[in-house]
Amino acid sequence: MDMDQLKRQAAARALEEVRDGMQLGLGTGSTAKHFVELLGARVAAGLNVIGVPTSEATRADAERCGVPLTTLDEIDHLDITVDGADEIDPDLNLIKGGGGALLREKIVAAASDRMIVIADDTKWVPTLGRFPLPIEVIPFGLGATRRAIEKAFAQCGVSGQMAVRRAKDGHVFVTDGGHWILDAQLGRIADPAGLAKALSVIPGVVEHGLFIGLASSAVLAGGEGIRVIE
Ligand code: ABF
Repeated sequence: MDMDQLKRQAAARALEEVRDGMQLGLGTGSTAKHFVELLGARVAAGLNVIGVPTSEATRADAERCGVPLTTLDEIDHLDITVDGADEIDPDLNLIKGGGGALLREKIVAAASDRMIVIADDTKWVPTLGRFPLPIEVIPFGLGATRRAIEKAFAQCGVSGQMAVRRAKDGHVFVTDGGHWILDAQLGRIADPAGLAKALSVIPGVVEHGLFIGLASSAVLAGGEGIRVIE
């Protein structure tokens, strides 16, 4: 079975948790896109739900698939957010942001009663850090912000190269919020919660891709079937 089929299977399993009348956070990325498509088919068949997209790309997908949309200004909570991830550890801590949507993804996940992570099982790791950690930053004062981040890394016992993310055309990648992303190659993050805290207090850091304690379950699809981890 190819990777795309696995992603679709994980999305289909998460869809089983959706009930009529729910308010949903809609994730970003190729796995979350499957969820939006499958949800659109259920909406066409009469399911009544409303979604908050985590990116402009997901907004466009949801509109194309006929999923009604709202915003976090119009509703007071979300029942479930379904989103992908770049890495998932056994405590259900995550690295997200490879797709560049980490800020809206974290706001939406934090506003949700439950967050279901959907992924193929290559995303399951014993320790976070093999995937470069995305850190969303304000371009102003970037040198000072980088130095503060390096200091936070040293305090948390990690180190590694950091680079400003570039789009395929070579220009600096700009997020939906108008910020830049630094990708940090850390290899192994022994204390993700500690690092998350240390990064969060740096003024030029808008958000980072460590999602600590936000995921309620993970649906992992692999060659041997689907595993749900809670
Ligand atoms: C989003 O999409 C991200 O936070 C993560 O970076 C990425 C996962 O993408 P895919 O599902 O395409 O692997 O969920």
